[in-house]
Amino acid sequence: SGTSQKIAILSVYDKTGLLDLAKGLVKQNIRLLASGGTAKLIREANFPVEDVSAITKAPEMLSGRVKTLHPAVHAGILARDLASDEKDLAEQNINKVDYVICNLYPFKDTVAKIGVTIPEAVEEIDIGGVTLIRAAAKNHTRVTILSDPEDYHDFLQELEKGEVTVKTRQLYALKAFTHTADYDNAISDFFRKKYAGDGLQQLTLRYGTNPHQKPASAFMTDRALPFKVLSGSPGYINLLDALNAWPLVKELSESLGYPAAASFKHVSPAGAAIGVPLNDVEKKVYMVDDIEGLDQSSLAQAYARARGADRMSSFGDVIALSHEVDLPTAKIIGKEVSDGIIAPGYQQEALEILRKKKGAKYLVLQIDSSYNPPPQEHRTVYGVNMTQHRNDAQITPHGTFHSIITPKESPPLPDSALRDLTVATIALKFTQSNSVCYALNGQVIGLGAGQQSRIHCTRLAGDKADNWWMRFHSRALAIKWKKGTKRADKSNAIDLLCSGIVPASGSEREDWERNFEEVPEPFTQEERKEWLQKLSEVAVSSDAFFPFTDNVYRVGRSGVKYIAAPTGSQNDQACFSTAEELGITFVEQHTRLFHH
Ligand code: 93A
Repeated sequence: SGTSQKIAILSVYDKTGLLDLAKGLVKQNIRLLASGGTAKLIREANFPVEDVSAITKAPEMLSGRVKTLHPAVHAGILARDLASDEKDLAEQNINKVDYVICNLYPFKDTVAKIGVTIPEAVEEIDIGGVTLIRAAAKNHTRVTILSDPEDYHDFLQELEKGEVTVKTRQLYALKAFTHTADYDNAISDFFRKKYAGDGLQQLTLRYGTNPHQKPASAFMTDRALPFKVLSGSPGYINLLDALNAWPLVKELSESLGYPAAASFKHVSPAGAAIGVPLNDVEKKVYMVDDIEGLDQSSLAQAYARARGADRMSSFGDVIALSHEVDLPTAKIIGKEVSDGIIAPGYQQEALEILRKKKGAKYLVLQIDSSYNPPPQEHRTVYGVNMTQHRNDAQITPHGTFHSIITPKESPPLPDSALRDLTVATIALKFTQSNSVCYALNGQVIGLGAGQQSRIHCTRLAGDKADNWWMRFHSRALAIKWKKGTKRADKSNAIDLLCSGIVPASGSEREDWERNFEEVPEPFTQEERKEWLQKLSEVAVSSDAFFPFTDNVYRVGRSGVKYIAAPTGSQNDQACFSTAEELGITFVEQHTRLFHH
């Protein structure tokens, strides 16, 4: 008799809507089979229902660990409308199952409870239910899987009209697999925290972007974290900085064959550089003239340049270094206010200096330099998942800057220009957009980040480059500091002087004057103009095209000789001819480099 009667298997933890559903199924003359608790509830409501054991001929076992796990159940669900499947079923006397209604043990709720033990959590790992859901979802061309009580109502309406449509079964199958995937994620998340150990596959962070954003963590699902915490305890922004700064220096070093350094603040570089040797004036301006062994360490020189680009912005930086950190580099860092560092290794004496910083709270991360991130990256914003291919476009001096647009009969670019355009462009690749970068001598000298308008960014970066250059003026070099003036106070005082914004009087002026043994005269307009005219050979890169000629005019006022930028603006031609008129070489850089 029963061969033509449809069969539903019901096994639900969340019994919401169950009786209405049972009523609807019975009305359609569907045979109900249910696991223990589910069957009991339906029976008490006086609807006809049998225990699953009616078809398995086996009792529920192991205190419920085995309830529905049986060939009579799963062959009934998985069988197709194929002669060979029909034959197998007939031989075993098994009937096809048409509907599966199942939702799972509340694993998430259980582990959210304070003080839950591992055995308590493990007991809430649903095996049979997941198997029911997956089997039914796999065979959705024939079977309907209901894994969400919210769907019961619409399902019954369709059923009353005749049959559940293919489209509905597909959507229920999608929901079912999403549900089991989410369920397994919750389990692996719990085990990762309990078994993988903090710092191996996951790291509990002090807090998120702000102190009230708790909890916060960083984790890998498929492998160990690619870095070790050697000292300190990272915050969320520290990691954002470190994980942007590291690929920057790695690429810079690989591209130009020098050790490289970056100094990050708020997920943009304040400076970045390769280890071009420093002359005596540079050593003085970058406050490293007293560092022993500096001339022997290109890495130390790279960091001196990265930190020296914009000393104001680098206050409290996160540092990335391309090579093992040596003593001279650590000695510079030892003197600066900084928040943390990421590097592939540390010499013992260097590590000792770093560990002592900030009352032993200085963050020291060791990156696995062989680590290669997967090509696809994911994030969620406002609960929405987004995914994209990682920006793995390679910037190299000879691969990237060959399309010279102006001047028309240009000789090849000198190596120094290729080097500086490479530095500027790689820096932009890891800078919040819009971004524009001025570079010289293998280092950033002015970088504008996160501006909504390109010209504001070009001006900001250009003003930084001007300020950087004013620090090389003989009168800035001749400053006589009062004894005991701190490095950061010196940098602030120099910044006011070099930006030309020292107040004429008042308490800000008095505070400023207190730094000096002999108070320097502010620069006159003529002095500034005369000195800024001496800045030359500067390379500038832009993360996207220049929309208007104002940008070209502005860079021209800060000694720029080379521009690399993507094209595609309505004003391309006007920008090219403005560059030509100003004697600037314009190179097309084919890859847009927005970064967020
Ligand atoms: O322990 S189980 O993984 N073993 C099973 O064979 C099994 N079959 C269904 N848990 C199993 N279930 C789950 O039991 C279902 O996913 C559902 O959450 C729950 C329903 O149990 P009851 O009908 O006894 O209330």
